[in-house]
Amino acid sequence: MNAKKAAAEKAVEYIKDGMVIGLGTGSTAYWAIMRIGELIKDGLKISAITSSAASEALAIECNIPLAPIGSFDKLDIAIDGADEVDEQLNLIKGGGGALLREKIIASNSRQFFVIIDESKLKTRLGEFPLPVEIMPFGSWLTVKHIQDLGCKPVIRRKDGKDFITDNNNRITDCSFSRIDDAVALNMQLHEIPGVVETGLFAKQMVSRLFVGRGDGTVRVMQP
Ligand code: A5P
Repeated sequence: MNAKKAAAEKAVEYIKDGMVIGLGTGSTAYWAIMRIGELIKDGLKISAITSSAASEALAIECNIPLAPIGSFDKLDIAIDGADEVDEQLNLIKGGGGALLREKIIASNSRQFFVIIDESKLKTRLGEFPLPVEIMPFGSWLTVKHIQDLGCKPVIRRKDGKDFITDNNNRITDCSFSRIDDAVALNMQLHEIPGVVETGLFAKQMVSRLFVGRGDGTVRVMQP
């Protein structure tokens, strides 16, 4: 059994008729979107808000009714993957480059469900380079200030060009090796002009963590 699929399908079990659901991005969120599509075929009535152009395209393929982000005060549940999760349920996200919209959706949801396979669970964050979304204007200067915080930042490239986010920004992937205080680092990064958002999801944003294992079982953790 695919561990990502198992985690995603367990999280989707909490979705009920009438809810507004935030759809994440990536190879784990893919399984949640596919499962929601199946349930819609069987009569589930929800609407959804997507965190990226890729998730929007998949949701449309699955006939999931979409709504604009401004049409609700709060979403009921946001479901999304993560690149790393520590023991306090702090996250690194943004491996797929959708961190800004993902954070807006997660912060405006009553419940934020994170779905991962067990390889993403770590004692502390930092092995995975932290994605930081930055403005294209002055990006090299922004990167220099980020580097001063003690990391090795690399502007993300794709197909021989700078990677461009859905918001027309750039991503810099920052190797910190270890992140001891995710809340403090997130604040320090936000103080740098040119930083739009960071992939650090700290301050107990997570309501439930679903950890899929290779045998198809899922461990559900709460803060
Ligand atoms: C997308 O920008 C990311 O935040 C993803 O949620 C994260 O990278 C996890 O992706 P996978 O589920 O593909 O590992």
